[in-house]
Amino acid sequence: MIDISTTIAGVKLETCVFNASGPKDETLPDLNIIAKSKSSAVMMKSCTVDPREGNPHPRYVDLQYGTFNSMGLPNLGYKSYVKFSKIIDEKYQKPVIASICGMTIEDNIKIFRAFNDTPVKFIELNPGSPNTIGKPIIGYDTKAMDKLLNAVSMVSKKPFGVKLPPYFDLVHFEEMAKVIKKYPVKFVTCVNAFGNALVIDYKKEQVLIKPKGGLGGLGGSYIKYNSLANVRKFYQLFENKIEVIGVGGVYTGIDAFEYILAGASAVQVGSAYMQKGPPVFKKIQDELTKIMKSKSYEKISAFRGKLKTLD
Ligand code: RRO
Repeated sequence: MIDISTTIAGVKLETCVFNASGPKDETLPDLNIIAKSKSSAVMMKSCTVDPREGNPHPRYVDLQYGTFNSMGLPNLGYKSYVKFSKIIDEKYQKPVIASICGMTIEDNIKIFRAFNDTPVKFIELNPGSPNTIGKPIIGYDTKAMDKLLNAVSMVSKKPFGVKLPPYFDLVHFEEMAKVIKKYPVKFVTCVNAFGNALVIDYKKEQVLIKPKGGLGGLGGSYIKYNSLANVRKFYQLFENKIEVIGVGGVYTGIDAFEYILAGASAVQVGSAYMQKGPPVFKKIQDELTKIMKSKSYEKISAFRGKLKTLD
């Protein structure tokens, strides 16, 4: 019997494959669909204090090997997700996860406090969104991250982790890991969409999305190799004390296998869920199980992080 279960922030998940925050997880009907699928948890859309309509349309496009978005954090406001978490938990007994993306430290404190009295199993703090017009990506500012993590650590009664933007310089991994290690952060999720990409329709000689003159976040297979490197670096820097969740171009069991080999304790499915819908979770899980069987691995800890190098 091949076991693809995992534990994140002390919470047992039946499989190591669940939905990423963002795609189709904004409304209660969206969350019901995820709860009924084989996703091993129900991750909700990042929320703010007040409801937001998000950026002007068009703000999302499917690409051949991924997705391109500048949604601008459309969400129903944290009070709705507090309610939804109770409804979903009662109905499905599947772990519900909140994603919090407050606009200020005070907002984040308020939202974390509100989720203390809910059945959410853990929280993913999102300081890495590239699409909030006029707001910097906090995950690129170590001092701001230090302040934010300090503030939420003081109020959260739930275990929490942080969804990070991608880093490309080894020094940045070390600086961010140093800040994160100061706080009771249980996991990091690598990575959010790559910010401010530009996708062009050459026939029309035009951009594809309206916000920011056409700049938006790139996801899917385009970002997989850098995302794998982010998982690998944080896995090494955290030495098994903080778990790493991989996200970015997980379409197949091979993708999931590679993330786990790099050090991930779980993978999230974003672009592939957007494009293929609920059956994608079972497909990835079945393919991962098959690969493990062919390699005689009975559980993911048998190969997690055990990527071989050439030296
Ligand atoms: O809503 C968005 O535009 C968005 C968010 Br909050 C995020 O974290 N990542 C992303 O690609 N889009």
